[in-house]
Amino acid sequence: MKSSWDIFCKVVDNFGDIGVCWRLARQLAAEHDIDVRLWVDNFDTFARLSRTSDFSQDSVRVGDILVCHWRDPFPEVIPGDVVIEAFACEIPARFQAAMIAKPIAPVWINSEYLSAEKWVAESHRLPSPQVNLTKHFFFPGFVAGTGGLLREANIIAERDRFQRDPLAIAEFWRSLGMNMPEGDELRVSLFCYDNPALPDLLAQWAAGVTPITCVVPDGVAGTALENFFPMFTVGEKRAYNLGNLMVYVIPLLSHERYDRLLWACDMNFVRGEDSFVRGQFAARPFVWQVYPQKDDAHRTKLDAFIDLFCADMDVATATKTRSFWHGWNGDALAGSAWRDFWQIRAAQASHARLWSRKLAVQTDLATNLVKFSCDLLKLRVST
Ligand code: TRH
Repeated sequence: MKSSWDIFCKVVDNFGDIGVCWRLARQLAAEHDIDVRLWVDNFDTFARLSRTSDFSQDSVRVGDILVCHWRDPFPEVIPGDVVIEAFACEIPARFQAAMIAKPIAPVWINSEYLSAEKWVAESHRLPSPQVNLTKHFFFPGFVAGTGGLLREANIIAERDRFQRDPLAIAEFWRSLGMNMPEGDELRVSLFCYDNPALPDLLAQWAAGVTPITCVVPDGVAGTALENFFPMFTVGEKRAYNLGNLMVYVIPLLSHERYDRLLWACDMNFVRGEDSFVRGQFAARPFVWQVYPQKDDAHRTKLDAFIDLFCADMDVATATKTRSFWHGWNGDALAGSAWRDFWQIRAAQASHARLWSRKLAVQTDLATNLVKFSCDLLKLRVST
């Protein structure tokens, strides 16, 4: 019999919470033949991300997934075999009571934030006893002993096919309304938070000798772009030009098309959690802006990843990478940081390919979740 899972998602802000849950839900359904019910408290954000428009009902089927509006009072429903509480979002009391009432209690997993910090492997899979039930922590991660990363089974092969096919790439740019010239210009995608380092970087790009085309999703860095290009708007604020820099503002893309954007660019600026992972599987140089947290907690997270990512680099490449990433994450970019970073582009490119290959041999997060919950369920059935 098909296994049934409930995934609970609270949209705290932006697109990352639902982005991760939506990707996980689809992978569980497509690759593990699981009936997935996704509970989300913010249909508007889900609609923008998934490009679904019909939300007249409290639930809607999107592809294989039943997407339900999580609101108060919570309806009376029978929980599935596995319940995922994404990012410690605290599932409703009524649903918890229904879990306890089931003859075989569902496996309850708190699927946590991604981090490269060392404690992650120690905390992964730890039980957390609750009243009449046990919840387990599940930590995604980059190394053995963690839950791994979200990665669809065919994504690496698809990426390789796409990156080897100039016609597919040209067609992709055309589909965005951009005719990319042939030549040695640099193509960059830029997905970041409000970033004080951005104007400095734009200035360096505009004044540089290499022509740069930068693609920015709508709603990202809008004010910074307008302030930087007050007189240089081309068309309806969809494109900006100064010196050797051309910036295009494009609509938010579907997950599939956003992947293609990352694959088509020579360098990607990514942020948060999900685009950060996709940037790594694009096998192209990337720069990460970590989600800013109070008390600078994000800096520990940033450094833990930099340490891991740079571990196999030569010293010069590692130093320049670290310094550019720090500048991008709030230390303010020194005037020379981009030039230094640009100098090591060949080393960055080969490292990005190696890094992606290294990650791709690990078992992915969805498969690890399935294995873990199957083992627990088997144990419960047999006792
Ligand atoms: O949107 P993010 O900043 O997400 C988050 C949130 O801030 C969240 O609260 C925090 O917990 C988490 O980061 C760590 O960045 P992220 O994680 O990259 O999510 C963006 C999602 O949007 C991701 O699923 C990719 C998707 N996306 C598209 O589908 N199309 C696009 O064009 C773009 C730019 C992104």
